[in-house]
Amino acid sequence: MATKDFNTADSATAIQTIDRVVDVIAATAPEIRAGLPGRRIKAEETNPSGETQMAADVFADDLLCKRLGGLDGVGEYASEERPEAIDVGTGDLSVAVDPLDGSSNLKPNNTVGTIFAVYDAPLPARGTDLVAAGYVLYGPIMTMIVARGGTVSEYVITDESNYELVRDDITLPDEGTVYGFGGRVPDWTDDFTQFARDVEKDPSRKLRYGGSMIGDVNQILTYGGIFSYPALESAPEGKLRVQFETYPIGYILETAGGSSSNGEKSLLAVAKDDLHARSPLHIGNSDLVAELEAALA
Ligand code: FBP
Repeated sequence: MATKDFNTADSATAIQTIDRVVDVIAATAPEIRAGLPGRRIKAEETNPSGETQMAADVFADDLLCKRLGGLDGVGEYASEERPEAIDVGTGDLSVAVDPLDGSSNLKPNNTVGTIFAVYDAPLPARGTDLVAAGYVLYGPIMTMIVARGGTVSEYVITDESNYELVRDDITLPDEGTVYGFGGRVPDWTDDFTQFARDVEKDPSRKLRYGGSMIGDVNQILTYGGIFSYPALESAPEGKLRVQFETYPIGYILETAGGSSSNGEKSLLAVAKDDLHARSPLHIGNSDLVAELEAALA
């Protein structure tokens, strides 16, 4: 994937800002993780998507807004938890985050993550405005995936807020061995149901669905295969949010040599004007994503 020329910022400034964003995400992750105990309770509010907020969602969002919003080079901040993007400075780049992806997984103490997207444009931006994206996975080990400059790297974040490179130039394995499909099976469309049954028939593949997109996506980045949160009969646009989830995840998987799709085209080509717009999401090995698109055609 070619590294894009910057729309608004000059390259040197933009690259410095992306460095700062990655540093701040890595430095804030241990604080978010340390703040999770005691916050597995529902907050009073619902988020702009109408979903119940956990106290941990609000805590992570407040921390990230303060830290990222204070960076030179960052002009706008937006998150799944806030109705609108907010001006945080005069910088050219915008940062959109899902502060705690999969927060419903907190109660059973399962995987959650923090997703970030850096756009060289005001928000809501387009997928083609992305200049960097990544996520923190609060697993047994706290790791961070960063896609920028045409390559994907993995870091281990230590509790001292340092982070060390453990894998670089990550690409998907040629033969994917895992699959995970979100939503209720009775709510899948007939075409997607048939595709899912065909994928399941292959004895080389096994089901991996953890209910937290970041954990499920990291399985695909590690083992190859396909993860979908598809269009549902009850929700034709699916569940996941474009600015905070489908654009950054699509960017990461395409940078790692895989493919992404909303069912008919790259997630990065999906154009939505609403900050909290949703899209179906399919990501993984290109052959499987092509089979998915053919099945839904
Ligand atoms: P948020 O928790 O950030 O709203 O993310 C949505 C999400 O939890 C994804 O992480 C996950 O893939 C999906 O919802 C699970 O949905 P469901 O509970 O319908 O399986």
